[in-house]
Amino acid sequence: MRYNHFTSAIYFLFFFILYACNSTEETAVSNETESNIPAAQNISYTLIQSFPHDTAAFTQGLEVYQGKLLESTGLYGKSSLRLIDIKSGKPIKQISNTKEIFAEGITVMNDTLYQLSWENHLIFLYDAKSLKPLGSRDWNYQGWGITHDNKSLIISDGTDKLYFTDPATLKVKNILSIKDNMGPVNNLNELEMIDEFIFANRWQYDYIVKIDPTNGVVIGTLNFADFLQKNSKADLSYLSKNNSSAQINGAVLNGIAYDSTKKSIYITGKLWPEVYEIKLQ
Ligand SMILES: [Ca+2]
Repeated sequence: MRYNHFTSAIYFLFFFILYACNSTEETAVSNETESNIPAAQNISYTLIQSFPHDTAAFTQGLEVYQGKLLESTGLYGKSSLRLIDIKSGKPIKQISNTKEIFAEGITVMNDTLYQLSWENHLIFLYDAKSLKPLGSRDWNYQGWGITHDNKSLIISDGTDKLYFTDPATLKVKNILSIKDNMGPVNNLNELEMIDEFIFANRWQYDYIVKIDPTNGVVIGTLNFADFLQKNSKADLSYLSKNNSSAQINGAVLNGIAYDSTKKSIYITGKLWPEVYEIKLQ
């Protein structure tokens, strides 16, 4: 018995050491990967001008299409798809989603407009020129933001993952994990492809990240801390006076649209009174 106890103790010690070595090795590899990532650089930008934005628009998606803005707004019973005149901020066309749909990001690829929904597991398709609905397709994940690289739709679901998706079948081809020198970068929300890089809002963070699509590394950030307070011409007291929790807590930076011909980026936030045109320095 004494021998058996001793043998058991030796086996236990052996497997404990083996486990400890493996754990240490995994941790070391993980740390080494993150430590190889340089800290993201601050990206400077210039504010060019601002345009009116509907303060009832809970912005979930923003994209430039043929010199106009396309916007998707969320919340149950208030979700919509809008084609907007940039200068006036007025909708040229507006389509309401049905009340059980919480609409999210939008993008146009090959004149088909894709509109995500949050937890409805549906992607809505439209003819981009007429905004005529073309039905819906199933989607396995939550829908937050969407853009494309001319080959794949690129979709976020509020995690640190981006789903590279076939636009014809809506099958996921590749999943990219986004990270910086501190580890995974989660809460990825509205997206925009800008000159071969993916720019993303992070939900409830007042900065935009620039992502290298070849490896998922965040290489830069655009800081928008207190941006609305510093630059808005509007009385912002409505954002704290209304009793709606969406208005008190939800009016966050969200919405990036790129006009490649002007090299202008339009940014806004949920319920913000303005859309801002900026240029990268
Ligand atoms: Ca966008």
